Amino acid sequence: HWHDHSDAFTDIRYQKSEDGIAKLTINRPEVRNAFRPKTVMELEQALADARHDPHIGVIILTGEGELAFCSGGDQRIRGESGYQDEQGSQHLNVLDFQRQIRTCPKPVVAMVAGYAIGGGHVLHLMCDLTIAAENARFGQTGPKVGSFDGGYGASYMARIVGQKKAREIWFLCRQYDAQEALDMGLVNEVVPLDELESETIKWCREMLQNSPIALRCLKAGLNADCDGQAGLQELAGNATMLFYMTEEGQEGRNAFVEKRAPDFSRFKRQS
Ligand code: 2NE
Repeated sequence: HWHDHSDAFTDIRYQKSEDGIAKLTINRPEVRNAFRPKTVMELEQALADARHDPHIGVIILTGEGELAFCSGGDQRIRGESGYQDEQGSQHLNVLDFQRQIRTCPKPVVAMVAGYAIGGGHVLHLMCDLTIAAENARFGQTGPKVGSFDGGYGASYMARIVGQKKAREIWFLCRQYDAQEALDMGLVNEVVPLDELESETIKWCREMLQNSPIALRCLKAGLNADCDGQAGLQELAGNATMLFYMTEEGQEGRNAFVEKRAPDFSRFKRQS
């Protein structure tokens, strides 16, 4: 039941369902779905589309095949200061995509089969929920391959699994199976591989039954606890949106457009 919207893309597949789900699939299975700058740019474009499409309520992020969700940055094209694009410029643009997932007002669900490793592990961390197949494996490799993510990859991970466990994950670079990930609160549910997509869609459909404004305000509220002024901006943006939806907010606009003084006298001062 997926409609394909992948025409403009080479590194990802982008699909939408009739009932309001968008699915972004990293499609580089030959490198365990490692990303290059182009992959990230395409993910950014698809996520922006899903965010702004009024028919879409929930977004799934996944990887092609059963072997990997994502294995992080493509080490073959890592240069001296970032990951090289086809023109030779170097990027760490996955950090922009992390923030885009974070600030997307619609829930983003990671659907993980196989490896979620390195920068790929941080991408699943950034998603609001993670549904894992029994073959999923999680971990960071930074200190082994000469890299690290001290941003959300460290601080938000510690919010999820606690400081001791986060230090273990980063300092030792071990891999954890799906059950271990569930036990430490890294994922929401573990299911047999052949039920991964149906279970993920079930979770998405449950969210689609609920109030979109309640979900977006809750996401902003949960983000605000960790995100400082950027988190407050997101939360306050929702307050502004809700205020624009009131007659009191609209009176100010109307008065300006009609070139008259605003009359707020009919609006109660709420206690
Ligand atoms: C993912 C993992 C554990 C899979 O192991 P396995 O045994 O299932 O597969 P294998 O044979 O290692 O990989 C299959 C093919 O994919 C390539 C491999 O080189 C191999 O290629 P061929 O030998 O068939 O030609 N491949 C896998 N991951 C790749 C990658 N990331 N870049 C380029 N090619 C890759 C195992 O493959 C693994 O450990 N992969 C490396 C994970 C890793 O270290 N990722 C980078 C972390 S740093 C990062 O992502 C990052 C950051 O720290 C900060 C900012 C931005 C990014």
